[in-house]
Amino acid sequence: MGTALIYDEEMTKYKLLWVDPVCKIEVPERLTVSHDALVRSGLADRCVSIPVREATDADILLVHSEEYLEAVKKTPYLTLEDLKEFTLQYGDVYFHPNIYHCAKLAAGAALQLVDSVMTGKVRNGMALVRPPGHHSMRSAANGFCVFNNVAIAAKYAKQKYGLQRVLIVDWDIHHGQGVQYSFEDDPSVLYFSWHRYEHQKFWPQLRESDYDCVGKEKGAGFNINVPWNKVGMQNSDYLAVFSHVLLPVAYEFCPDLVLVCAGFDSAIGDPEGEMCATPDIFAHLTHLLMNLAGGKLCAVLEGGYNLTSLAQSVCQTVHTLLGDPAPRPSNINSPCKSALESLHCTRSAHKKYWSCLKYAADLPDFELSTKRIKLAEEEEEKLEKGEEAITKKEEVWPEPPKRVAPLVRTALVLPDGVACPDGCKRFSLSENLNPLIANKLRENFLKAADDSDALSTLSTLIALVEKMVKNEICSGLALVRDVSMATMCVVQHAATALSNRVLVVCVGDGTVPSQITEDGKSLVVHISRKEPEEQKCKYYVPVCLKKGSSEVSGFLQAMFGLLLPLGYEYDPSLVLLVRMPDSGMCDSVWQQLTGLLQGLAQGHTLVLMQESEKARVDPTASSLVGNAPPSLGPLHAPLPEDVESLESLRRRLQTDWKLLQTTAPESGRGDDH
Ligand code: Q7Y
Ligand code: ZN
Repeated sequence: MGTALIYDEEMTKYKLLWVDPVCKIEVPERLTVSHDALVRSGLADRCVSIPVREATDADILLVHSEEYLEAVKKTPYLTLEDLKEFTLQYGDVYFHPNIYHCAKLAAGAALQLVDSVMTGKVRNGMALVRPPGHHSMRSAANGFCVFNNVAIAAKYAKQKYGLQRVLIVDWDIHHGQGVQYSFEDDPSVLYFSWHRYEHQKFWPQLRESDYDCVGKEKGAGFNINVPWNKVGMQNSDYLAVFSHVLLPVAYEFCPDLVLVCAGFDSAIGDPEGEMCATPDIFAHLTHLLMNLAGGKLCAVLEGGYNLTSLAQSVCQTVHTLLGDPAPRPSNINSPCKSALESLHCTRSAHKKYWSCLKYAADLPDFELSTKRIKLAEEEEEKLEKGEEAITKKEEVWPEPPKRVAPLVRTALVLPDGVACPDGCKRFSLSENLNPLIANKLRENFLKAADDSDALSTLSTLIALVEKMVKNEICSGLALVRDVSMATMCVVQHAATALSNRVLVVCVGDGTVPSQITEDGKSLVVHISRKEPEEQKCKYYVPVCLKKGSSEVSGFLQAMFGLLLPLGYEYDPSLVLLVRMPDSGMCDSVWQQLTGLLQGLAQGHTLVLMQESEKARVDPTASSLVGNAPPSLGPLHAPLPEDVESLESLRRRLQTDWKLLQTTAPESGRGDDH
């Protein structure tokens, strides 16, 4: 199952024909540099190339009015003067004799992508298109957009394939108001958008882009806006919003298909967005969405005006769609105060619609939105005094490191008689173990019995870890006789001998390795039924769920609200996922967990399971090689006592782990960029 790439040079064949400082950034080179970068990096060759087609009138009419379509149809025949005139009735957009043709191809490209994914020809894909779509409305072009490519694709997917739920994630830096208007009262399409807002001072300056616009009538709760009220948002701000808003809600919604309004003006260097998230963040945003909807994800280009940043971001996205492990996340620090305020606002506005947000913190009595008015007043004063025109600084950032996928994706250490799943490699000790290590193993772990069988398993594990650390093998899975002992052995070796940072995630009620240290070489998160004793060390996090991991909603809450942000902030070089015997966890949740953790440590995840769990080998290996698990189905509310204990744990830990924050710290503290 591959990745589709949809592109046609024809969409570079229109441009601005007159002087307009607003529109001059929307240039044909946006597509050529993106496509060239994919070709030069060898990514284009690895994709399934799908031809574009023209969207038909019927396709376009799924979203737009007949009058509007007829008007746009005439633009190829207008004189330059008449084109200018025609353009004037809309905002921040330009027409060209060939733009109608390109707009039909752009929408058609999105539909070709939906068809390729829905028919199973490919798993996922990306369409590189111009003009973008998310600002165009039923009867209006707007913000460089003529037809609403993604909105049309969502309606088309629902109609042609009978889908019940479509998720649209708009990570462009502008609010896709056209998409919002198309689905405002429709609960079958969940629209999420973050956007530069600055308390309504930033284009398109709409009241309805704010966090409290949640959708209408039956669609209430199915429109999620996260307004950025400051520029300079960074990777941590984006990850915090994914962890604490988008992902929990998206999993509760349980889409049949994910569409991404993939604009890259939200990346560093963009003259419109003025944000500071680096191109590698899109590897993570993509990865985090790839386990929804059975992996059916269609990314359609929207904005992105810094050609360097745009091309790098497109490559990061396509790399991830192809299944290559994401690079270690860069620049992870505390989300800024303004981002946390936005997060807080959006969560509280949606708490009555989503059970995963049911216990989100309320807003303080003074409504934060009144800031909008206050700021507007301040601005007027400023203008009067002539305090404006601060020159923008040129952003510089390092090129994302080359992403080299190890030769072996997944290696398995299995007892004789257990078959190795397709696409994986059985791993055994090729040479004799270094006698020093063998002695140490004997001394530390096998004092009681002279167990040569155990010694050989442990030494094989050590050899596997060494190859993972050297990036010769990406991920691993081992069936062992004693998971606790194997865990201790691996942690000690990886953290001490190889001086790595190991994130240990234990699921189930067994004993967790005891040598927890305060030096930060390992971080242990233990999810079990056991009520934890008071824990002081920030590197040991006991998570208690009443029904353990068998209760899906509570587990997901822990996964997104705690584990994911902890993992990103800790930034391990190796993830050790330990399944204790009798964890009671169903395969699909286990696969989600395995998939999610692979966004960390460059995909270096080693899974340890007890020998008796042979039946778990195939589903686990499937996740490790990058397959998306089947959907979990719409979720019900987690147990209130679980939510309460998770929330109190989160609150306690947030002083040590800043990515756990869901509200801004009291004024006076917290660093702002
Ligand atoms: C549309 C766009 C689509 C602020 C000027 C505001 C707005 C231009 C429309 C942008 N410096 N300009 O990028 S993704
Ligand atoms: Zn944009």
